[in-house]
Amino acid sequence: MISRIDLRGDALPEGGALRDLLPRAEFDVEAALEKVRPICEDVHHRGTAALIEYAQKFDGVELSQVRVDTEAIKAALEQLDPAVRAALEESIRRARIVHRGQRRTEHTTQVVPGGTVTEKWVPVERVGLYAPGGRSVYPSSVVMNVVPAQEAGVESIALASPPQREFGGLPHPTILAACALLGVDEVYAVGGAQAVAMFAYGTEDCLPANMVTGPGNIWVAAAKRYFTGKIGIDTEAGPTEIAVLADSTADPVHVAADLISQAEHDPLAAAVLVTDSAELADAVEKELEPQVAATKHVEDRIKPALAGKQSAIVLVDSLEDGLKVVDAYGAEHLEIQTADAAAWAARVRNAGAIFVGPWAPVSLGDYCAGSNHVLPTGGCACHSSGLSVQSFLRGIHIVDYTRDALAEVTHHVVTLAEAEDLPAHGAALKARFGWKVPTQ
Ligand code: HSO
Ligand code: ZN
Repeated sequence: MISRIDLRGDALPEGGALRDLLPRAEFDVEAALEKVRPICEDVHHRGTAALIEYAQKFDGVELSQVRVDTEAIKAALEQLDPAVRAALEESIRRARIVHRGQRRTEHTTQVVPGGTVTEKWVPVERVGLYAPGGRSVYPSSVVMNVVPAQEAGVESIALASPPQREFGGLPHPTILAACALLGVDEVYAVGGAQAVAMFAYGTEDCLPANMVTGPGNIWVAAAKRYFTGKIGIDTEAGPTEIAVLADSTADPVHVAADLISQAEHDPLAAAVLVTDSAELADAVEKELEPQVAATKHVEDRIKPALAGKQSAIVLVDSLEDGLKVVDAYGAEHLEIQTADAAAWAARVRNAGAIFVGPWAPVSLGDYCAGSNHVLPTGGCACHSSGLSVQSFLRGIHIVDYTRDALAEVTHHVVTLAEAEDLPAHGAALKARFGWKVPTQ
């Protein structure tokens, strides 16, 4: 059901070479870009009319409007199962606690007497959030996108989610109910690349957004790439990944359950166990069989995900080597199930989020840890972070110098400007001092 990669024996290769030995799903966003470009441009030129046509073509629904009435959003909350409502409320409450703590305060540094630089944090004005439909109807992802944006102070938040045929062309009711719980009342029944284009360009119904975040399929990822540089985006979400670094103290039942939990998302989802214990590897492999057989989504997602080339059990000589492997891999989610798990976790450099010890499974983080579940995939954890309050803020430097403070440094500025053959840069300072460089 799951392949093995045996890295025992020889010394591990370094950096990129080690990464090449590790499994990863192919997620060719570049190829999807070709198909997405004309859709985005069509939305640019024809606005809502194009969105209504795409709803018919891709979602099989006839819409007369794409904006969802606030009544429909309220009704979805009224009809929500009370247990789901309570769970979502708890998820929101915990996420708010964590994200509120991420707020940064303005900071002023005195560089020299009379010369200060202040960094102030300003929220993005308007954000468009995407919530997938189809196979992945995740109200939890609405929480994970909306909460950091709200805690950052974003004033205008709109959400798009695909229209669903069985719900009369509205987005899925649990998505609408989550919006109602979060106080988001600007919702559009628009899916895929066209939703990203709607936010990027704006239409007659929807004002353009400065930023688009949220998970989505390959078309959404391709549309985000198309608009990179024009609007802000979070990282392109690829298929979900879990890596588990475990030793002989790990419980194979837990490890198998956690690998399956993320394999459940997608046939391209990745489940990777890295261990120095051949016994644990055998026990986990044995445990996968009955657990997979006992769950849902077996044939369409879990089996192909575990059997796919993106998933594996990686055997290493030591946990030190295991650490190198998980760092090279840079998993979206990394569980540490070893003795002294916190100490190993502290040494990890590359992961979207780290789950420490036996009582912090990834599923906790997906819903109710308070942490964010929108995390970098595909190795992007080596350079990017998950969604946070910070994602929605811009740090602006405010430079404030007195005449004396400027005079004191003018000769250096003039020298550097001349070294770069930009004398007018230096002149901008000299102009303030009778066209001379003030003496020290
Ligand atoms: N594990 C997914 C998020 C999710 N899980 C939503 C359940 N619902 C990607 O981090
Ligand atoms: Zn999940």
